[in-house]
Amino acid sequence: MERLFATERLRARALYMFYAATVATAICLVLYYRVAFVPGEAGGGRATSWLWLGMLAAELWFGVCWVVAQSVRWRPVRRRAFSDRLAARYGDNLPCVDIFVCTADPRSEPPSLVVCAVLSVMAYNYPADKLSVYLSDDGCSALTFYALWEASQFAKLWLPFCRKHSIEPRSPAAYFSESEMGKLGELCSVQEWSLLKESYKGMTERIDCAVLLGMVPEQIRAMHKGFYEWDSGITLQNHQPIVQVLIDRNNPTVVDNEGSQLPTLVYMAREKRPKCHHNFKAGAMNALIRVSSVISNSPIILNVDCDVYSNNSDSIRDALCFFLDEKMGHKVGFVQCPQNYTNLTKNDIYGNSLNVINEVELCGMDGVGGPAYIGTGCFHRREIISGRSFSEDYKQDWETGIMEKLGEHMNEIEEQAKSLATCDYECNNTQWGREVGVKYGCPVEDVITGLAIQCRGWVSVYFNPARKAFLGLAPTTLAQTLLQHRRFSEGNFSILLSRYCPFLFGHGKVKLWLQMGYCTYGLWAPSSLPTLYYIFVPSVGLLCRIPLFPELTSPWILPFAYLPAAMYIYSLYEALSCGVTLKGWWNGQRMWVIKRTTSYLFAVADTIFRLLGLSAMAFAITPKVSDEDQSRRYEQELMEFGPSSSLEFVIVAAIALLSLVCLAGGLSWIVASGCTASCLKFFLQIVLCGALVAINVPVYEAMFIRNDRGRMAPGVTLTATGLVLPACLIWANIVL
Ligand SMILES: *[C@@H]1O[C@H](CO)[C@@H](O)[C@H](O)[C@H]1NC(C)=O
Ligand SMILES: CC(=O)N[C@H]1CO[C@H](CO)[C@@H](O)[C@@H]1O
Repeated sequence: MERLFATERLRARALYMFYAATVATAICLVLYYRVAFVPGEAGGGRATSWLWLGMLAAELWFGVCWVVAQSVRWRPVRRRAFSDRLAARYGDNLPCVDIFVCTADPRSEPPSLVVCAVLSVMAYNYPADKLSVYLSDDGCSALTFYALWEASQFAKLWLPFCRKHSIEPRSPAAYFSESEMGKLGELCSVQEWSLLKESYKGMTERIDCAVLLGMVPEQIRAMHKGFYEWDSGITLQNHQPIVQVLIDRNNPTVVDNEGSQLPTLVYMAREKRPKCHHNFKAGAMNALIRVSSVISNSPIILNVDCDVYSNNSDSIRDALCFFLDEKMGHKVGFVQCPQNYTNLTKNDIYGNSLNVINEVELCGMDGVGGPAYIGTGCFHRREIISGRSFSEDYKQDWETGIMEKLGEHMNEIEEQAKSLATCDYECNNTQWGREVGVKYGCPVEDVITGLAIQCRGWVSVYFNPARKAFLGLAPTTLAQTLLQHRRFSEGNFSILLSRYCPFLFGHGKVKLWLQMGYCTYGLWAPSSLPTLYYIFVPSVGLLCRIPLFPELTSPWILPFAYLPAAMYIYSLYEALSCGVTLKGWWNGQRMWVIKRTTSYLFAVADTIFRLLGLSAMAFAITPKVSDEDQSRRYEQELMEFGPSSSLEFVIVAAIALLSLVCLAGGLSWIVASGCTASCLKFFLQIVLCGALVAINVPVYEAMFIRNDRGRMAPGVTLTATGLVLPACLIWANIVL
């Protein structure tokens, strides 16, 4: 029988392996040189030897990171799904699918954005009687519920329109911002299109207006019994469980404007009590798994974040090709699609595009056992995410899923569902979060959940078609970006230190390559320390006349020069081949330095504090809103430093200034001392320091040239100047 999906190994690997071998050799030579030529008493005294050994430690660390990163570059694969074969074999006789959308805070995730995500997944090209959409609202906001109610009404217009004209994408916001009236003339009557657009705009305005006023209009509150849940003065941290079925797909009286069935739509806000820890998104996911089990109980679960919309209405069918494949399907635990962003600017000023991770690293993990579960855009099997272990004779019963009419029993079922969304499951030491469902106790709970699934014997599949399945919103300011990376890197680092450390937890269960693959992200945070060392010490060494690299005339310069050259050329090639622009790559290098010296450093500190019990785990949501002024600068690709004066920015500014002072100071004494000999000795330090200065040009601009509101706050510039004052004094002392 023809397979439903194909797996292709990427070719041209021999070239890569040759490159990797040369880099590995160069790393060994560098380390050998460091060990063999520690400067003795003659070469500058004890202090210099210690600095030298520090360089050795940093280089050793980078070497280890490079080796670990090879795991996700060694055997990349690509997958193709044949949904035409699926259609030929199964027609519409497909399994039921539950879609979970999670939102947490109506202020940073505006309800009008959330409903577009919901509408886009309701509009999948999939039988409506097999689709159920659940929104988990951890903000327990009447406004979000109201927005969802509006969406349930608008869906009656939107879904038939999508179906009739096969439009894409099916998020109304994305659709109406992309499509021109003219282009649509052929598809449908202009009148129909404008009517729908008006009605969409009306809905958005009503929602935004309610959000602005902070209350749901009185006349609307009578329209659905669900609004009474908010009558008793409930608060965010203290409220009863709420489950409201807004659309019941099996109720024959609820149909769209053309008389067709609509997918089930459910709102859920799980119970919160002050004394009971709610376990963030993992807790919400687990509550959704339980609640959906009494409403639809579909065998397949798709979960997406609320800022993401579906850009391809056939994605469910594509994903099912992996689960339903006769030969391999029974091994597949989950199908992960990449996270892509719609709102990146051309040169991606904050290096947010995950292109290299999406196009290279996840493909690499797929080749050695399967990609990590990244928490959004992922299709799971209900049984497997709930904790089932692999067995060779496993056969899914695709007929599961509750199909009978909920109608008469709707109240009973809602009550039952509420009892499944209580705090009891979080506080009473149940197996949820441990053996069952999404794991608790880690800021990136998704990753350990995916790893645990792989350790139970399942494989996962990475599905990355050219036309992206899900598009989300990237952070649009520097502060948001740094916050997001602080959370990512902290989460992945704490996995490394926890009992889920891939080498221990995965030992004997998944391949060593895959264990290493999981570690690549865990090593981000601790890399901040050697990076800071490498930024700080050679620059200051240049200023203080301490040579730390071989002379230009020594043969040992070769590995030292080859390594950065080869690695940067390769990284440039990798970036360009993933669709990043040259300038985008350069911006990425700047962000690489900034992230490592701030986000990752703070992530290390956070992790240590947490391990020492000095602070609890926090889960910061990256806001999806920014003011107009900021948006404009984002579109002009100006880095946003103002107006807050966070410690992060002080570090960024201080490092930029320090590099500048060291370069100027170093060059001035070299020129003064007649150049040649010292020039040769300090060549690599000049290059390193010069590169840092070059990369930091936008930071200098933000400090000294720009005067818009996004410039570096004067307080930050001043503090940073104060911090580099000692370096200036050294310079003055040496020159005078
Ligand atoms: C989103 O879908 C459209 C088709 O509607 C396609 O042209 C576009 O390339 C997709 N976007 C991405 C980022 O793949
Ligand atoms: C280029 C682009 O589309 N930018 C948008 C990304 O999303 C933010 C937040 O929604 C908008 O403010 C930007 O204009």
